[in-house]
Amino acid sequence: APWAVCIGESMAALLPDAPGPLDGVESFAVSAGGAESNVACALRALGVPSAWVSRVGADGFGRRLVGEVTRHGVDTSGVAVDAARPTGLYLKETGGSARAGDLGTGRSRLHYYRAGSAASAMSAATLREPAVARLVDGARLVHLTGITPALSETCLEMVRALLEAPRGDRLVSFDLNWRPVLWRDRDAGVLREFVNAADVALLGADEAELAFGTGDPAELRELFPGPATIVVKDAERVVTALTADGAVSEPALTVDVVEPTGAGDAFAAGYLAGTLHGYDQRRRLRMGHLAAASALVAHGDVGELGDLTTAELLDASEEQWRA
Ligand code: KDG
Repeated sequence: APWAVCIGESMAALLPDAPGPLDGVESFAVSAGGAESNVACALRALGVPSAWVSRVGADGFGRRLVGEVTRHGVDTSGVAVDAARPTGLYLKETGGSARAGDLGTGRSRLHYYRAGSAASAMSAATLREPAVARLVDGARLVHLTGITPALSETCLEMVRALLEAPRGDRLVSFDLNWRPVLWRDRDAGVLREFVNAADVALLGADEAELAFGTGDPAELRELFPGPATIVVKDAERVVTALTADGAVSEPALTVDVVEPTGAGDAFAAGYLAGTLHGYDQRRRLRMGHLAAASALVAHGDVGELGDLTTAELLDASEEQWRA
């Protein structure tokens, strides 16, 4: 059975063939993207059996999404097809008129076409579907993000149900993934409750600053006493894990960034893989940085971690961390 179950919407992603404002783009390459399936794929590449739970439309994009994620070795038995609603879609704008510093996506700007999508109709009832219940019940970790509650009231209820259900030894991780454009007039205040109810909260310092008024690790620890572990990512520089034992920080690897989308998801996967493998905080953070680096130097959302085992990745990186 999969150790880790990642729940949330993925979409067809249209990536322009050249940087610049969308007005001038001639053609797009089609791929798949979505924070939670990115994490599922990266977890699998790091040796963690994973599953992705979502919904897609009965359309070519939906089949493509399921096909791509399945090809990464991820269990997609919990992905249902909703014939009445379409698969979501996003376009990426890079450089040109894309605003600098758009959160979670570096210099890229995402344009969503996902209102009323198949996945946005997920609800607390989705968790009672046999295929989904089987995955969640058997999992050691359920991974959620702040994108899902932004999609619809029913998706918000699903996230709340997952965070409120008794979970025994099962961990729930929650990556803030602040997407203000998806919240629009809805109140994002519920994110405080969700972050606090998780076991592992992953927060970008910049997005936490915008969502909660501070990106400072110590202040975030005070604001969120709930999670056993809070991981604060100061994207370009250092990541700090705060636990009952105190704070551990690790600097990021230096790489030439090709395309930043998906790096946060890869970091989450690396950190969570290290957690599930029982590594200490320092190694968990290093695995996060390694996975993020592989996404930063790749064009799509999911970096190719190739066939390197976790141990090989860590060994290969010792030099750089010693330097
Ligand atoms: O983290 C990458 C995601 O932002 C991208 O894959 C699209 O899931 C996505 C979203 O909702 O922003």
